Amino acid sequence: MLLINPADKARPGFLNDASTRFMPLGLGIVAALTPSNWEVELLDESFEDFTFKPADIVALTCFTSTAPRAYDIAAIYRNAGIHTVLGGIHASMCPDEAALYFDTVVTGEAEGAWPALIADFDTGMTKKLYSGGITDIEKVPHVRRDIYKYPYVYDLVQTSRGCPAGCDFCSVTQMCGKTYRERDIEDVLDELGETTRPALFFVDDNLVNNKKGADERAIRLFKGMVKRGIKKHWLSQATLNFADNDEMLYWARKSGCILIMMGVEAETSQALKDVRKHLNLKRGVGAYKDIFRKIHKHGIGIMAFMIFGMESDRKEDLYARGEFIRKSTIDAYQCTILTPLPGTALFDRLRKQDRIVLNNYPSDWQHYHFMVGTVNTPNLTIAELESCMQEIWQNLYNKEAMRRKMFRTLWNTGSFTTAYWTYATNHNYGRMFQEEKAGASVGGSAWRRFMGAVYLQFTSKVIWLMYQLVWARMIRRFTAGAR
Ligand code: B12
Ligand code: SF4
Repeated sequence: MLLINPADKARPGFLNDASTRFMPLGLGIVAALTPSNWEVELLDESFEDFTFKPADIVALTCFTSTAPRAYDIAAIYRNAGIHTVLGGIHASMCPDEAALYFDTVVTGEAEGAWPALIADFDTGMTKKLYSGGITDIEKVPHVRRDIYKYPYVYDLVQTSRGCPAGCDFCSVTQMCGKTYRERDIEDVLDELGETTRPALFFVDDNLVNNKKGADERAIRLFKGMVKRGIKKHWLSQATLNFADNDEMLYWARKSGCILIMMGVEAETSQALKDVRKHLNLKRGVGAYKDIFRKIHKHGIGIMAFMIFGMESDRKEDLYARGEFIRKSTIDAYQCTILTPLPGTALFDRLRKQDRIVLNNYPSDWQHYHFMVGTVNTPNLTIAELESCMQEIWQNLYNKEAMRRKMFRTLWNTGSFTTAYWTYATNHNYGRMFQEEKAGASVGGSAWRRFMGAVYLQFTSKVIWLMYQLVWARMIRRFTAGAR
């Protein structure tokens, strides 16, 4: 059995840096569900160029943005008479389309479909469509990690699935269901004991969810990590309530939390209303500052997901959002363009209004990586939106701006590790959004450019030192352990 994680090399995005090439966790679950008489191999295009490898069955996962690449790979195997299967988020949201390119399509979670599919394959009776639905969380197996033969820096672990929030632009509620399904903490700790990489990414959509008792569950997890000596640098995703419990924040940091990614999305109520981000509206944009301060107090950095190109956004609103990010105490920032993902309320509404410009599917899916415009908004054409974004990205991801942020993070968190990680995160995003222009300095008067150059020269040494102390040392320890 060959498992393939397709990658679009035309716009490398997260592939730009080895530390942001992540293991495809869904395929590790598929491998875990496969009977032991099968020999299973993974081909991850994020690390390895595609070469044809013979197999009895080939199974792929994909994002919407990598669906065209998945379809190309499927064609190669179908021509060779090898059975192809597609599962994952895009297959679940667009099964009819996927069925045109694959022999079999699996929607929903693999746990509810894969064992039946393999049994049918063994008897030569494989069906066109399997529906995995939403799995009983106790039936989620440990990920089979021996298939990950590539040098991923992070181990990915999932402690819960589902989100009731149903934000307009997000497919998680549709894909993973409306209730938080939480894994047993002891089981998660056992799985953490099987991880081998230097860093950890809890891929939950909300590690400390909004259910009663979620913070106590999190404390049990973090204390358990400390007790079992699973002390790795980790990051995860959460909503604004992450700041609410001081004791939880203490144990998060003690167990290795460096960075928490938050859907801040925007700094005005109108923009939040546009994307139905009720969780943030309930708190109010005025609450952000205090929330960030509480998290910083524990040495944890904030990486904000920010969205540009909302319905009500005018040019001045985009620039104001950029300025908010620059001046705020947010440490790292992912600044993406609002993109209608299939299966979301946003997609359905814009489709009905005939407003999606890049709609030549499946080929246009390759542009759904959040770095280009796909829709004309009431106030901005795609060209205007993209041209503003180039300027905003340049303002936020030039070396000077990123370094100033880094020193501010150091000041606010008192942690060299957090400061360096947030700097590296911004650096990676800068490369992603700007590719060839990344890291370039800002313009301005001759004096301004001269002072900028002096600042960069001085801070380059500091960055080098922090890299050696924080990142290189961690990787060296890991590779020494691996030998
Ligand atoms: C971690 C994560 C990332 C990570 C790592 C990605 C990776 N390599 O896995 C990073 C940060 C890189 C990332 C990036 C992006 N992400 Co992301 N990410 C996630 C997140 C939070 C968790 C994914 C995960 O590991 N889940 C756990 C595993 C076990 O679940 P799973 O992969 O879905 O697999 C299950 C089923 O889908 C199914 N399955 C999956 N594959 C297969 C294959 C077969 C054969 C079968 C039978 C079944 C099957 O069975 C599995 C077990 O039940 C999801 C949200 C979510 N809750 O899923 C968003 C999500 C996948 N991301 C999303 C998006 C949009 C992006 C970006 C485009 C946006 C961005 N922020 O820049 C980029 C795209 C990167 C790219 N390569 O193009 C969307 C995808 C929507 C879509 N239609 O494509 C999601 C759903 C979030 C959302 N807002 O809606 N992401
Ligand atoms: S954006 Fe976050 S809070 Fe909103 S539905 Fe998606 S996962 Fe839930």
